[in-house]
Amino acid sequence: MKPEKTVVLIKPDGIQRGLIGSIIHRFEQKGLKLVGLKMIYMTDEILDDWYAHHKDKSFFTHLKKFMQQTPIVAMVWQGLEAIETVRKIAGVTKARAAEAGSLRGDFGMSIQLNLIHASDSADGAKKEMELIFKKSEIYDYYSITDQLIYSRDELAD
Ligand code: FUP
Repeated sequence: MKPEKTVVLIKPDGIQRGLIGSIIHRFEQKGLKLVGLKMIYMTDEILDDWYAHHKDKSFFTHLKKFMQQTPIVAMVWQGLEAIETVRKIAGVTKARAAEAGSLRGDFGMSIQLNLIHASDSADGAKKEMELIFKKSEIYDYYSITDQLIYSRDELAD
């Protein structure tokens, strides 16, 4: 099975509330591999493309302003079926309705201030990686723990 890559952003509410460490810790504990990490400021240009599917919604202007309140932490996490796994750890969009145990379920109450963004598909992840990361900023490295986290047959191509 081939591992997937997925993009996670820690949004300005997560930065302000001092939750960067807790959020990263959850993905590490799960067994996902961190292959890209940086802090960036989300420009108008990136956000218009990132949230293009919401551009006609009433909350779009607020959403853009919110995403520019502080720099954000952008990450790429890798693992088998990582896209779906990370969405599950994130919880549903409306944080106050999110399952206890998910990041939004444990730490948030809002729809917009819902701590993190997580890619929702393989195409979405590819697009988001290209918008934020240079190829050289995504690392392919051997992790000794892969053998403790996955079975031999899962790791075989
Ligand atoms: P998600 O994939 O969970 O981030 O959810 P969406 O793509 O539906 O939402 C993208 C962003 O729009 C999130 F930051 C939440 C925000 N949003 C609002 O601010 N108001 C809404 O009514 C719906 C979404």
